[in-house]
Amino acid sequence: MNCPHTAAAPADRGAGTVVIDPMVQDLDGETARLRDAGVLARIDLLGVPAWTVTRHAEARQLLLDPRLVKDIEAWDLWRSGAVTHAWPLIGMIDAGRSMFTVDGAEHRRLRTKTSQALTPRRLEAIRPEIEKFTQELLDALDAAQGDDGVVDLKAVFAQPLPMRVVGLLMGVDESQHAMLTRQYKAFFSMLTPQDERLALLAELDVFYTDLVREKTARPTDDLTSALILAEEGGEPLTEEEVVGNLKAMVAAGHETTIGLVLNAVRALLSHPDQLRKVLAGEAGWDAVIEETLRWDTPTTHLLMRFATEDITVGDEVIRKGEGLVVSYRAIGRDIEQHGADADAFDITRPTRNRHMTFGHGPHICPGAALSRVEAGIALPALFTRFPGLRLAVPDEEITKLPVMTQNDMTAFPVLLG
Ligand code: STR
Repeated sequence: MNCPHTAAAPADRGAGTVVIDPMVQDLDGETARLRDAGVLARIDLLGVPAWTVTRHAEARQLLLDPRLVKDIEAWDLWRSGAVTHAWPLIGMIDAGRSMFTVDGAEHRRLRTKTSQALTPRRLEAIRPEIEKFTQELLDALDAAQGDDGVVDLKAVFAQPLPMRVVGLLMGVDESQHAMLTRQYKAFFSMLTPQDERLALLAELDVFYTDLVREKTARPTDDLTSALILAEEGGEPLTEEEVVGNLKAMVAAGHETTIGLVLNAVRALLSHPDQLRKVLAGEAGWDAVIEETLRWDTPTTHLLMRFATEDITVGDEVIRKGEGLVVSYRAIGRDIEQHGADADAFDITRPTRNRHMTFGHGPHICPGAALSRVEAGIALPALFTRFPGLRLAVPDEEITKLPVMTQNDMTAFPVLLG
């Protein structure tokens, strides 16, 4: 695929540039190449140049640096017109006003209610519902087995579960879940023509705006309604801000937890000694979840922040107006943080909790606790119900979707045993 969206010719981009493969044919190889390219590496995203940070310590520092902002207007390539809506990744950055795209005091204003609704204590209230969804989807798995006994764990279990949970939380009716799943799949896929992607984003905007208007007229007991209602004496969020937050929550809540659950199952099935330990109670499911988050991060690359001043990182300088990506998958494999065996999956690893997969600083994932609750229910329930669960194809045959920012499997065919 050749998509020269900027004037920069390949020769101008320097020998050290890692070209991110839109088809995701060799994710482990690319992660290793990024790590080898340095603390701060130059990358090419479909013809658009950016920096990426590949190490834990430096990413931690940069994620606290107020000189880096989410506002796309701080990006030289955007302001000059070199990057436009024709670029397939623009929807990852130009996603409307929300807690995902704003910084500073305004960011706190946009985010507070959401983070308060997602504390471990508040989440206990919906645990029984997550357990119920899980049991229903385990029944669905049983029922979906083909004549050969094969069933796609992604389509039937890992994908619908987070959608139901985020739907419950945000007040999105179940009748819309299939539509949303289809739209986000097309949004993230690099095979979707850009005019179709822009059209589906516009459709989603209409859908979410209608939902917010409906909840404004008839508030219910969900986070969307809570976002609409003004705090006592406080400034209410605008309709655009509520829509932006709702979009961000549904997209993030749906997409990332699929990866967490599937990557954990895959890691356990390909490391049977560790699965045995967990099933024997010698290691906890929390250890599986944290090590999976470190080793096989659901988010590969997070787009994007922009430098409002020159920022020096080691020998390199991010110039004012340049873009920075955070390469979470490479960061999880940082040898300085996790040791020389960082590429090995090991649930007994002492640093398994010291990963940065949910980010750091003001934008740290507000849904972190929710995803841990979901995976903490789904994984033991799955292996308890189907102790003989195994892959229906050799592990090498599992492929990734053509998605540049997320770590997404095409399918995960299993035999329930
Ligand atoms: C998708 C498109 C959209 O309408 C809104 C958003 C904002 C939140 C983003 C989301 C995006 C893409 C996936 C993200 C999510 C926040 C967390 C999630 C980046 C751009 C991660 O993968 C970490």
